[in-house]
Amino acid sequence: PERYNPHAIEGQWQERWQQSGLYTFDPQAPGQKHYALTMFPYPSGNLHIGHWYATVAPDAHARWMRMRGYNVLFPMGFDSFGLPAENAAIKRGVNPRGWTYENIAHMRGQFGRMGSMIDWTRTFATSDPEYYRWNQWFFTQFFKRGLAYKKGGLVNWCPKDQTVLANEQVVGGACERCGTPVERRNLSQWYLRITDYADELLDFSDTDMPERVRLMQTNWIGKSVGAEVTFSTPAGPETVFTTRPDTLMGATFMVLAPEHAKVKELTTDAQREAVEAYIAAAGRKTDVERQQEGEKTGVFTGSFATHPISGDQLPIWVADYVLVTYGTGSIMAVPAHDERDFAFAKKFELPIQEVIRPEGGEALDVAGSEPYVGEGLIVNSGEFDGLPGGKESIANIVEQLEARGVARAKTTFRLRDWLVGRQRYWGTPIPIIHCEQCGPQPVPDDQLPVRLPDDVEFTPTGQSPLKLDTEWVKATCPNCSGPAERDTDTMDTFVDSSWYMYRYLSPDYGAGPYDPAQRGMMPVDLYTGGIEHAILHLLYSRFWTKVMRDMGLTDQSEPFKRVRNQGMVLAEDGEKMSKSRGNVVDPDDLVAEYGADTVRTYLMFIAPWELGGPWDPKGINGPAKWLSRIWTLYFGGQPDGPRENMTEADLRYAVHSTLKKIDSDFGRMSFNTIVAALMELTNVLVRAGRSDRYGTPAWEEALNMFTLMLAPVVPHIAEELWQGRGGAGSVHLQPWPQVDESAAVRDSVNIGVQVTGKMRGQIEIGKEASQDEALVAAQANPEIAKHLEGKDVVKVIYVPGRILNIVAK
Ligand code: ANZ
Ligand code: ZN
Repeated sequence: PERYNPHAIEGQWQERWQQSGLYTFDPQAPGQKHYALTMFPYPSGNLHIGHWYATVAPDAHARWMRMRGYNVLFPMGFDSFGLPAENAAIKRGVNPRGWTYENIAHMRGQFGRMGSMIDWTRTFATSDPEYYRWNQWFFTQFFKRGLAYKKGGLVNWCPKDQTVLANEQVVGGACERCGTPVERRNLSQWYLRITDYADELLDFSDTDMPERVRLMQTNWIGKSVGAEVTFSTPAGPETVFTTRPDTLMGATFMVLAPEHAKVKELTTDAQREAVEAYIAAAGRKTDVERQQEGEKTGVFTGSFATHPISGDQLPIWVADYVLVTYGTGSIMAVPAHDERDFAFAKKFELPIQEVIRPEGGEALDVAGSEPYVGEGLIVNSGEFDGLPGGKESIANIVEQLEARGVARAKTTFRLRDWLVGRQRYWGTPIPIIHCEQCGPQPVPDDQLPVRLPDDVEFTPTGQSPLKLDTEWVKATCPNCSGPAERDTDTMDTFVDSSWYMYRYLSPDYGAGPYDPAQRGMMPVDLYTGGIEHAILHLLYSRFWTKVMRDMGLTDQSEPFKRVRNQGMVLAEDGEKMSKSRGNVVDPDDLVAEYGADTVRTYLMFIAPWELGGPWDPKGINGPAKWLSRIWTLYFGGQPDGPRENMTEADLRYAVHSTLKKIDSDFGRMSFNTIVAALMELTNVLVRAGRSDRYGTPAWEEALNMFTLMLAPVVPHIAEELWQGRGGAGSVHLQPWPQVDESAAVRDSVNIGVQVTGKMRGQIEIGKEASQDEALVAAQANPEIAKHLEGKDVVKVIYVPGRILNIVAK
């Protein structure tokens, strides 16, 4: 074969690898286990360039691990339930099932052309009844343990998708999927008790996640340490949560959230109209709007609370900057030391009482423009005066207040239980039977799965579509055998992805979610995917594993040992690729034109993998040319061009130092520098081919090692080169080459010295020697020195590590 033609080799190797079961994982095979996992896609149609970007670098990493002797599992499946599939099916007027599975078949073909080492014998889709059966089993287990419960209350509602959303799915007040502003509705819904694990989820000691993800999760969980203080009101005792109990004597009014249960009772007749109008207006705002900086709004209820220490009467206000979903839904307002309370007090002319003063500082100017939020000493607080105040010293104050019976230490979390029921069709039916006599009953194990009926009118109406299938709804109570009804909600698809990493370990296992004999395969050693899942999927799956641990299903507390996020491939203009902008790069077209190896190389080369970057349509020519050049190097005979001077040490140094660099770069997942190093080594090999090294054992060693080093990045051409060199077995079954440390480090190099265009000898100098040092070394060499005798050096050209050229007259 004279020219590199990827189309002539890639399909053929893909087929042969598939037939020989090259990538089939065998848990019994020797080698330490390495579980590499890339987040599975929604089968919404086509694999786009982002899927390729997310997969090929982890694939190269998994291949590298495998060649290094690890027993690597690298599976893939489809996250096939959920709104994207359902919405697309509605748009096309077809059933999501047929549509989904056609897409899966198509996308499997696309994955195949990537030349990845995915083990397709373990694949599944979460909409397979044999998969969602275990979602249901887990749900009944959670229910029995009190971790799944139904309760009424205000929930997030997406008016476009016509379903409730979990808090985690509301981003900036809008639906995470469709961007529609979220409304609030009062509904009875299913929840999973993730808050039971709030504290433990803040502990990341057993999982190596990017700092950014840890931070996002930590903020989302939002632990606040403080105290609860109880005030008496005409509607009974009212407890507030505060992180600043040291400011208790500075509380000058109380504020309730508009939805707070006591508002009605506390509102006096004179204030009723104003309060009701205010509540109605607040109800039309989103949480985000309510939390926004800007003019504070509120209304006086007409009632007063009694301060637990001073007995002062504090006016009780209603204002929407207090959220009903946080703390107790009411606050003691300390305008002197809290920004929001300060702004509120200014606007409504409420008293401001300083109680914390910086040590040696001035009294707060209550007529000024801002409160004092820092540390200091307590003032104007009677017996507490002189104690340290501020966020750092609340433990001591809490103790004092506890002793007086006016406060209790309290830790509050921002995290809420996970709302998991959805009013949509394409999901896992919630396996609960509602009996009028016995209440909600879990479906017994031997009746699972509760299958999703096929023939249902699923256009969203806001009601669960399964309600319309009256036959399906009919059930028998597992407890009293009386007539009962099935729950008609389906599960949030984040349930599906919370435990799928276990299912790959034994995808056909029928006696549980996974075969306990495979416990040792967890945790996932390297989990890769997009940052957009930082608080959804990555938090939920950590929760799920902790519950599984408490159920005795795993020994692990974390599902992922190491998590890394890739960046995004953007369009040429730096914007997000999207169909509507018409700037999408289709990987199928690229593969058809350049072959998979070139596309793989380019995607690894385009940018630091974790950052991503814009697509450059011309850029792909570089990798294409590089692979052609390699092809010619192997199959084109001795390279022509000017003769080169290269020692055996030079050549071995280039190969072994590159290997050393690549190993380190794979370890830190720096894929672009791996490709760059391989390209640089190619240049050295071409030069070596034009030197006396051609055909020597060092040359053979270099080509052998280079072939192996190429294998993780460009698996097809590497296989062809390996076979072309008469290699036995697949290149992908070969052990990874070993660095010869003595060859990889070299402090000195031999370089040729020319005097006025003629080669006059060699000098041995430090690799990084300066031009002056090189010149001194040359003048100290008698062979060279005699050509310089009696002449002036007029010009020096020095290429470190390669050549010194002296022009002398
Ligand atoms: C008195 C006080 C004085 C407060 C002071 C702060 C500063 P984090 O840290 O976010 O937990 N708060 C309590 N419940 C609230 C609710 N439902 N909606 C809005 N604000 C609420 O915030 C805790 C602080 O936020 C609490 O401490 C309370 O105000 C307010 F100088 O109490 B603080
Ligand atoms: Zn019953």
